[in-house]
Amino acid sequence: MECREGEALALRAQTHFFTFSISMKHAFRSLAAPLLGFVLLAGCARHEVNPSATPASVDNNAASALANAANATATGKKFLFDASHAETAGNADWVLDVNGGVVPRFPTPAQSGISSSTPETYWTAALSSWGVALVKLGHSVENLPPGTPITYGNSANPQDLSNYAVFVVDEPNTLFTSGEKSAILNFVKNGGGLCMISDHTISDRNNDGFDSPAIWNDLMSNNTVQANPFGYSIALTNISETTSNVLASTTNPILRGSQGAVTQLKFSNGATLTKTAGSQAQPLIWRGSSTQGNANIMCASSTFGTGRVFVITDSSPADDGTGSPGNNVFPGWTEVPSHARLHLNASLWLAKI
Ligand SMILES: [Ca+2]
Ligand SMILES: [Ca+2]
Repeated sequence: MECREGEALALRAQTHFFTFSISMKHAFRSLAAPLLGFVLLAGCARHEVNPSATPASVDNNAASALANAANATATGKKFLFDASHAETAGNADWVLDVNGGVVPRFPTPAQSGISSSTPETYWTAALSSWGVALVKLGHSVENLPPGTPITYGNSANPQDLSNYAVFVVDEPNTLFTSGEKSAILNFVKNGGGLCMISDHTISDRNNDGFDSPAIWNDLMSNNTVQANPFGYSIALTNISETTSNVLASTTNPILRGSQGAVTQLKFSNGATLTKTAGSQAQPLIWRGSSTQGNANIMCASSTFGTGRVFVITDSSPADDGTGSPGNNVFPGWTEVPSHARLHLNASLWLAKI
């Protein structure tokens, strides 16, 4: 989603400096109307006005309540949400919690205080709905704060990937180092779960020359572990549509998992995926006008070694619409009931639940 982030274009050079960024955000608000109009005209195909939203459905809530009860005794898994690659640059807020511009390892208040009735606003960030939902299912969640290295097999790092079942990376905006790429790929190869989210092409929020499609493609094509490890690449596209072109399956664990049936997907400026012919990748949802082939894919699953991967090429569906002060976020998580189901079913599948 690009037009939702005009602020990013104005602030992206300052995003590594939290204090300055915050002050700029407040300053920007007074300038927002004239600047936003300019930025939207200059940088976006269209202004995304949040549609008259389909509210979260009652059946979705009921299904979640049942699933919560069913999972109450499940062994909890640990989910790590990356914040070390500028996932809060500009208007992005793709972490579990932000406190005064700082992304903490452990969201506050403590997740031990979450009950079945706790609202997602318990934490302050645009992925708090996702995180709170996982905690309600009996799991635990952490951020990987900015400045923390991504490692695998380094016992000196308390947040080494080996300590987690699933690594969620929602729209990385800086390149992974060679060591980080090896860590991520070896984590998956040895049984870990990776949730990859990108935005559309030309979505560089911090103006360092690399957007999330380029960053993910770099990981997959330029590493020392395995070329094309997941059997797909991110196409440099920018699409907006609501599709019902979903893989017909009554058994797929992501499309028909415990959190409900996935029947729709809405992209608000996202990219697409291209599957390598003959690869292990499993496309799940395609553009509405497309055949169910190797192109025009909007989300997919795959495997590498003994690990699992889920990829979706728009950050809007996971955006819960409430986030850090000054950020302009939209309620993708609830505007289509399938969005929460898709991300939660994928989370559980990645964790091998
Ligand atoms: Ca960038
Ligand atoms: Ca939120």
